[in-house]
Order: sequence, then structure tokens, then C-alpha cells
Amino acid sequence: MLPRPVGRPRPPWATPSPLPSSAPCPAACGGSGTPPWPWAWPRPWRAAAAGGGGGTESAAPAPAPAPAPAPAPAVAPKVVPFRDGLVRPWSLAFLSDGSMLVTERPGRLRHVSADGATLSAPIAGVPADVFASSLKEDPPLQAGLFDVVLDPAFATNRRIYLSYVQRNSDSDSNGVVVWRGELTPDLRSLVNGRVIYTESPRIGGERNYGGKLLFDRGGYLLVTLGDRFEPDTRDQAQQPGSGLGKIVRLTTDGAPAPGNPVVSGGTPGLWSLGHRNPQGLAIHPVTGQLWESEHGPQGGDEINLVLPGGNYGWPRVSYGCEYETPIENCKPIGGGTSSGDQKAPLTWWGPPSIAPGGIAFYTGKGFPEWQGSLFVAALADKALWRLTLNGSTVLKRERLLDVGRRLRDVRQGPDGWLYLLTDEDAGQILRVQR
Ligand SMILES: [Ca+2]
Repeated sequence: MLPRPVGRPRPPWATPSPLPSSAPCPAACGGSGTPPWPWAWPRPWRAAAAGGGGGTESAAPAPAPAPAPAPAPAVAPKVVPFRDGLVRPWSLAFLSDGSMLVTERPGRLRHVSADGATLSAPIAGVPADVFASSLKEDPPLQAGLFDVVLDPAFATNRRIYLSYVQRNSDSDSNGVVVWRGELTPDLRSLVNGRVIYTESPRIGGERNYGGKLLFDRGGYLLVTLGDRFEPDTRDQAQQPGSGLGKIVRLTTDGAPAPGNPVVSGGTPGLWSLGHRNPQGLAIHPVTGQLWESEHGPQGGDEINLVLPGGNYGWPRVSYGCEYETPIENCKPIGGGTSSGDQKAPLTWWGPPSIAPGGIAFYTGKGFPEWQGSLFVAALADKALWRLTLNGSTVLKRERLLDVGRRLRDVRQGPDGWLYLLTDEDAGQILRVQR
């Protein structure tokens, strides 16, 4: 992206947000906002120069020295089209040969070859009862087919897991389910499928589902469940017995995983609570701990380190306000940003919101200078963010690549490049490479 012109005043919403005393991230936690330059596709994207650009914010004082930066690369990162022809792609899973499975929110799963040249027909056997919101709603509704992950033993058992919205046949209530099936060796069909987990309760509305899946290092399946948006039900995020606003951790059969926190009356599989709309999950490459992104309301998008039994605050504490509130008068929902028993985010944005989608830690060889960084795909902000870390402390946030398109997910490929999904009816896979 281009550096912000010298002398250009920072918009008022880009002023760093105040921090709670319990938050380990210093003044880096303010929003960076939308750039003033409307870039159209296609465009040769450029990374912001280190230390410059409107999206770069340095945190001070840092609690510990940052790792020594890698030498400046000879070739700047660029974003290139990798594969088109995907409708609202939501998630992808790499196979061992570098090819990938990609979900489309209307309810299709496709295979993309490792070089991006081939896009398969829809794979047969995806559950027929995926309930998908119309693509014509404005603002868009969110129900549909969400995530796809491989079983840790996929090489031998061919199992994959899908998350999607299932609607009750006798009413308009709906909720997230997790489905397990087997992918045939010709990659054309799913067989022996069944629902292994059903969120409870099911309610009306078509927003804030969560729906992200991730296997942890113990081989257990983490599932995010959103608060479902409505003010009259969001308090259930604080009720252990409700499935709304939770992360659950399951066996591959959908039962509560061993080692989960013991919570009397808790929803089956309960791992953590007080979440609003968790859209990204990643396992830290060194610690093995769970990191999560979630949407706040108007402002208050968060990155959290999710510990078992942790209460992440929503809607008792937050950094965001009701949508109809003028930004300059934004008062946090819940009345405050911190409370003794609520886990504070590692960093947050807005208002306005960047709307974080998927997140990924970088461990590849293509960008040595990005080792250990956390990448955040932003939907509303239409950009890729890079968070430089020291342990679980966010040292710096950088609006690295202004892609100009809603980004649903970011993944590191086996080739060491980053892959992005655009949340569009004419959606694409993009690749960040040298
Ligand atoms: Ca929170």
C-alpha cells in the first residue's frame, strides 16, 4: 500500500483507543481505518515500507525487546490472482499434495489443484440440508456452509469435517452443526456422512454464527459458536448452559473432549464463553495455545488468547457500541471495557470495525521477515493485517496489504506463501508471494 501522504491529518477514528490496565498490548490497539485511495482490481499491490504507511502503528513502550528483524527482502510481497470462479468462498483445507478443498457459502465444496489451474465441479455428498442465506440481502446475511478441516489421520481414514447452518423443518429457527464424512480417493464424493454435533439452542435470525473449525494438538476439534446477533439473546454468551457465544472442544465423534473445563450445567464440550462472533482460530506454533479473532459490534473487534474455562466478556464488557450510535459518542456495550473475571483481548480495533475473518501464524520460508507473525484477514477493512508478536504480546500492528476486497480467510500454504479468500459472489483465491 502507499504511505500516508506527509502532513495528512489522521482521521479522528484512527486515534488509538484507550487501554484497560489489564491489557498487555500498549497503545497499538487503536484502529487504522479505511484508506482514502479507492484501488480497483486488478492492481499491483505493494507491501507498506517498514515503519511507514498509514496502517503501521508502533507500540510503546514494549515490555520486552522484539526479535531482531530479518534483513530487508530484495523482492517486495505482491498479491496475485490464484483461482477465480468461487461463490462466496468461506474456508479452505490443504491436502498433502498442495491442492486444496474450498467451501462456498451457498453449500458447495470444490477441489482446486495445487497450481490453481483446475477447479472441480461441486463434490457430491455435501449435506443437502445446508441452510444458506440469500446472496441478495443487503446488508448480507450469513448462513450457509462454513468451514472444512481434515481429520488428523486423514491420510488413512479420509475423514473431513464441515460446519454449516441447519434449519429446523417445523420452524424458522436454525443453528450450527458439525458434519463428518469421508472423501473418496478420486476427490469427487463424500460418503458415510453424518452430523456429529448440533448447537443448542437453535433460534431465528441469520447472523453471527461463528462456525470456525480447528483441530488442536491433542487431536480434538474446536468449534466456534456466535451469539447470533440479537440484543435479546446475546446475554446467553454469558450463560454456560447455552451454546450461543461459546467455543466447544469435541472428540472426532462429536462428544465432549477429555480435559475440558468442568462446568456444572455447561453446554456439551464447553471450552470458553463470552464470545460474540468468533471467525478465526489458529494454534500458536510454539506454545500450542489457541488464538481467536472475533467481531465486536460497532468497534471492539478482538484478538484473544483463549484459555480453557476463560470468560471473554461479551456482552458484559466490550470495546464496541451499538450500531446506531454515532462513532464519536461510542459507549462500550456492557458499560465498560474490563472486569476482574473477564479475559481482556490481546488487541482490538475500532470503531470502525475491520471485521476480522480468518487468522494464521506465519512459519514459512517465503517471507523470513514475517516468521512468528499473526496475519488477520479483514472483511470490512478489505486488507491483510500483520501483527508482530513477542510471546502473546502484540508489539506492532501493520495494515500490510490494502487488497481492496473483503477478505474472508488467510492461510499459509505448504509452499510458504499466504492464500487469501475474497468474500464476493465472484470470489477468488489470491496468493501473497514474492
Ligand atoms: Ca471480549
